[in-house]
Amino acid sequence: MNGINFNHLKRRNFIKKATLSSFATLIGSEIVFGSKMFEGYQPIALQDPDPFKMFSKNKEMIVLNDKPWNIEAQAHLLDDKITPNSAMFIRNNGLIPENIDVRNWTLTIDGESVNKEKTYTLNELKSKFKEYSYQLTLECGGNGRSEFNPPAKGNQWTVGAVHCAKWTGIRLRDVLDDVGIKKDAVYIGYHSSDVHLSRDPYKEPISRGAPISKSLQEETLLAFKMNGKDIPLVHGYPLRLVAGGWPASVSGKWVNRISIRNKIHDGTKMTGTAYRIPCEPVAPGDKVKDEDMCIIESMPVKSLITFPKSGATINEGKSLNIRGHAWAGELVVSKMEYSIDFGATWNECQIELPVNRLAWQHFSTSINFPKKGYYEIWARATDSQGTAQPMILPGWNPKGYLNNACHRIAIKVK
Ligand SMILES: Nc1nc2c(c(=O)[nH]1)N[C@H]1C(S)=C(S)[C@@H](COP(=O)(O)O)O[C@H]1N2
Ligand SMILES: [Mo]
Repeated sequence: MNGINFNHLKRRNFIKKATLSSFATLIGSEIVFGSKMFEGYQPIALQDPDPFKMFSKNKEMIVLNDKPWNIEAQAHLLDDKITPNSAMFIRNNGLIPENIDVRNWTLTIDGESVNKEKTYTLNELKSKFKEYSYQLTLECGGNGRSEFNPPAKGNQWTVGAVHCAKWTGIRLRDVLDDVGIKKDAVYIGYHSSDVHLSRDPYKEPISRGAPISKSLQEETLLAFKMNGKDIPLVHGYPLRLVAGGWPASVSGKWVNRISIRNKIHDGTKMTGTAYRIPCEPVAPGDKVKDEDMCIIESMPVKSLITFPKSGATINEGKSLNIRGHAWAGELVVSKMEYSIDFGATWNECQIELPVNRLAWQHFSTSINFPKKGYYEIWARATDSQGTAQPMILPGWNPKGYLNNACHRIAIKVK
């Protein structure tokens, strides 16, 4: 044109206030001249974010993905009876919401099956309804996916996508009672404030739910506390749906709307193959039609040896105390066994009752080894209906869900 370069004018688009304050939150201090930063500029402090610091996680947690953030525990990090934040796995389908304004946070209950939609502020929810606390087991439906062959796409979880924290909040059923739901209600669907990876505001990263019967259970909470404190941002602050014993994807984080549906909720990741397994078993690698895939409900029986850490060495003649947790979806674990001879023989462990329904149970035992050498300890839980964990990988399915094979650790006796 006339020789003037207009490129420098772009520099006038200083960074948006909203982005700036979220940068500041992540960095943990005010960016003093932040308003002078150029659009699209990445502060150095954020170029190589330290997820362990950012999310207050143990340094031995394993990062599977950073866009979005997906981080899992290792078995020995899950030794506590109540999982601390530092060992809780993180599963995000989208981007963590930025700039949460708690004072203006609301929850709307709407959908075909409410008489009249209703909106509550966080304070109304906290003051109007009675508070309950439950320890609840949340396991990602894809926990154990890394073992499937042919491999299944998605986060390659090994054993660490499970936690059992203590959640405090109000019962969803009390809120639904207050709103008034119609007789034709069959499902609830949650909506949240996280952001789709594409940043398209019309797309939801995930919007799942549960049948009305699960939603009305005593232990199904709208939680605002975890382990006695505000829920950490990455785990759903300031309001989270928690439905123990079902795939953790049902437990919507950052929930701001719950729709009461007169049909099975059809939100993002409710349909197609997401969080579904073949209704009938299939051969490894088979293609399965969408209509032959069924929604995962209660999770299967499973257990984890959390002490000692795999690879431990003990001296000959010493007995070894082992411990861990076992859980069984909606059921209880009624028997816990271990084997040191690759499943040829089994011995019983002590297993405690759950502190409340849908909480994991603790097992322990003392083991004597016949002589020096290499051993593996296998653990096997059996649920109250008599179903035991399989020793090896159970039914292959296209998305790699529900691997509840026995957990095992290595031990050397010197
Ligand atoms: N809003 C929202 N809720 C969500 C998710 C998500 O991406 N967004 N992920 C779900 C999935 S798949 C799992 S396994 C759990 C993980 O919970 P956590 O990150 O607190 O461990 O949250 C569920 N709730
Ligand atoms: Mo999940």
